[in-house]
Amino acid sequence: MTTNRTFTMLKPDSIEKGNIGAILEKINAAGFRIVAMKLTQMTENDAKAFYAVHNERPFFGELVEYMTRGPIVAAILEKSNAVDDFRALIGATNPEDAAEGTIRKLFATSISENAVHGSDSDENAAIEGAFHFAGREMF
Ligand code: RTP
Ligand code: MG
Repeated sequence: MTTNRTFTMLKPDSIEKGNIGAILEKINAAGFRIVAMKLTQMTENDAKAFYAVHNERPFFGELVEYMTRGPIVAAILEKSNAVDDFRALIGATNPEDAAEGTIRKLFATSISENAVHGSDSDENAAIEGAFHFAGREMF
């Protein structure tokens, strides 16, 4: 299995609820190495660009408002099979459908406010990581 990278954001609800430490503990326990990490806040333009793939969806406006309302923790993570293993760790988009023990089951509020983001492909992981971090911020 080759080592590769994924990109994550702890979304504004996770920061508001004081869940940064608990979520990072789950990520650490699952064997991900932190390549890059920071507290940051997305502008409206940032969120519209980051989630451009969803711009025709009915929830797009709500998504942009949610993702820009406060700081996030952005991070690049490394592990064997990182993208798929991280998606498994966070669970289904809707926490009601997420498996027991997953980050969304434990920490998400709803399908809209679901605690964490995880890249859906190696290609998007690279694009999303480069969106938030310069090369000299990756270790
Ligand atoms: P993400 O990209 O954030 O890791 O989430 P995902 O792949 O599980 O879900 P995706 O379909 O990419 O949707 C992106 C984010 O939009 C919000 N959403 N709201 N109200 C709704 O029906 C709805 N559906 C999606 C969620 O914040 C979701 O994570
Ligand atoms: Mg997605």
